[in-house]
Parts: sequence; C-alpha cells; structure tokens
Amino acid sequence: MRKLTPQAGRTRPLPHAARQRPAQSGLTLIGLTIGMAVGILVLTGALSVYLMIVKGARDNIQQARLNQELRAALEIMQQDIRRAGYWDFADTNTDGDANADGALTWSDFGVDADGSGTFDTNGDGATDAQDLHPLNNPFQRQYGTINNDLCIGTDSGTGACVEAQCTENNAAGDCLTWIQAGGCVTYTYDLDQDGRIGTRACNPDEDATHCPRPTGEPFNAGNHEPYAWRPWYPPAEADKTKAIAMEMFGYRLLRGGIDMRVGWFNHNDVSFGCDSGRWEGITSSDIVIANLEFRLTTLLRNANPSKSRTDTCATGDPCQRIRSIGITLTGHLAQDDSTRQTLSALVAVRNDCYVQTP
Ligand SMILES: [Ca+2]
Ligand SMILES: [Ca+2]
Ligand SMILES: [Ca+2]
Ligand SMILES: [Ca+2]
Repeated sequence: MRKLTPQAGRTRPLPHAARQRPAQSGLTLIGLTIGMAVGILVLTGALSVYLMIVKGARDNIQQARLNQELRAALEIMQQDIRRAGYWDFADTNTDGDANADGALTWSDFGVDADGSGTFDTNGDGATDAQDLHPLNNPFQRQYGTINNDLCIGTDSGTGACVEAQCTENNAAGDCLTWIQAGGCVTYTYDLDQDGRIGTRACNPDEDATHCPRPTGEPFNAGNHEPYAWRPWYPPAEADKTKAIAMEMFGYRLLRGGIDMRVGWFNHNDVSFGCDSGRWEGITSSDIVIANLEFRLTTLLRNANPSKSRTDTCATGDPCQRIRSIGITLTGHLAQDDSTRQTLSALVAVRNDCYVQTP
C-alpha cells in the first residue's frame, strides 16, 4: 500500500488569473435554458387544463341556458294548446246567468231588437237551445273565412288548414285517423268564460268610436254573439285602431324565433290565420329556433251509441274528433351553431270536437 505523502494531498497553486477572481457558483446557461423550458412546458400544460375547464364550464352554462329557453317555450305552447276549443257553455264560473233564474240558457245571452239571431252558433238565424249545444261549439266552428277550430298552417284568406294525410282506414275504406303537420298552429278558447268568442260584449249603447268593431263576415252582426269583444289597447297606445281581439290564438316559427298570436292587427283586420294579425316573440334573440313542427293527429270515431266506434259516420250521426298535437322544437345559441338541441312533447287536446254528419 502506497502511503500518501503530504505533497500528494496538497492543492496545487492556482494560476495567476484564477487567484485574482473569487470562485463562482450557480447555474450554467444550458441548465438555466433547460429549466426554463421545462417550466414553460409545465405552465403551458396547467394553463391549457385551466382553459379547458373554463371552456367546459362556459359550454355547460350555455347548454343549460339553451335548454331552459327551449323548455320554457315548449311549456308555454303545451299549456295553451291543450285548452283549444274550450267553451264555457255550462257556465262553470256561474257568471253567465244574466236573468238570474238559476240556469244558463240561450236567453242569458240577450236577444236582438227583432228577437232573433243574437247568439247563433249554428247559423240558422234563430237564437234557441241548439246554440248552446256542444255540437255547435263556436270555438270549433268556421264562420266565413274565420276558422276557430284547431288548425295547422291556417290560410287567413280562406280558413283552410294544411292537407291531411290519412294513416288508418276502417273496413269500409273510410279514413279513421289522419295527420296534419306544419310550422304554425291556430286555435281559440273561451279564456274569460263568457261563452262568446271575445272578451265580453260592448254595451249596446256604445258607438263604434268607443267600441271599434270589424265590419266584414262573420262580424257584421255588429258585436253580437257568438263574437263579442271589448276594445283593448296596448298600455302606451291611445290610438283606437290598435284594438286587439282576444281568444284567437296561435304559434308560429318566423325568422328564427317563435311568435305567439296576440290578436288582430287593427279593428279593420278581420282575418284569422298564420300570416295575419299581431304576433309577439316568446323566445329571446340569444337563441335561434331552427325548426318548429306541430303534428296534429285526429282520430275520427262514430259517437252514435247504437253503432260501432269505427263505423263510417252516416247522415245524422254525431262524430267525435279526438285530437293530439306533437310539438318538436330545435334550437341553438345565436353565436354557436354547434349547441343544437331538440325537444319534443305530446299534447292531448282536452276538448274533443263533435260534428253532426250532414
Ligand atoms: Ca261563464
Ligand atoms: Ca239564466
Ligand atoms: Ca241558432
Ligand atoms: Ca269569451
């Protein structure tokens, strides 16, 4: 074993220049660069994760917002459309017994100076018990071009609905079930339960200035039944031409939004359809409605108790129309087409329509 001499452990004398500078410690440039690169990588990763979380949260909020908007619109339409054809002919809120004899009869609807035709739902020129019969429900009848019954794609010029497609026939080959589909629906119901289409008649002594009224068919009875209305003006309007008739409703898709029909355009506007009247939007401009479809299914059943339900309705048979409407709604956020959502609902229309076969 070699023994270390004291000389072997002794440090060598440093060169002159090194002896002049104090010894330095720290990172080399390469180490520093690598460190920074690793740091940047870690930071970038963390930032992108953070951004992903933020974007995910924002997307969730927007999806929820869209879902909420679509659901609200669907709910409004569902609740309202199921009332289509409601008529308070039995006076359920007991405000119609005008002569206070304890019963609602045609005489409570008043009689003309000539004694007839004031309340004439079946259009036979006489006011009698027939006019309060469910078969003559004015909210399910068509008077002239005014179609009060539930109708898809209503033509305001004729009151016609879109063409129907038969999906089921009976043994005799007559149609039992048919479907009508479109982006607009109209209907009426007795919102104020006064038995008439409209919200209460004007007093007979009120002139047209205070109670503006349309003059065309079927309104030329001059604010007489089954149509009756008080003028109503939007709060900010003093203009009488802004009168709005109530109880004639509808929904339609127009320019990416859903419109609700709120009445006539003015008192000269006597039409009722998808392309006339005054409408207001019920969806916000933050969302776009790409599609709205109403799909009306009608089941026709013979209501003559001595016949089978699926028998063809012969002359004199009362025929029952049982209706339901499927509503399908597709929308997306106005600034983001990729957020698309579709919702649908089925509405059972509560008031069946009865038709006496001619
Ligand atoms: Ca009533
Ligand atoms: Ca009475
Ligand atoms: Ca009559
Ligand atoms: Ca009414």
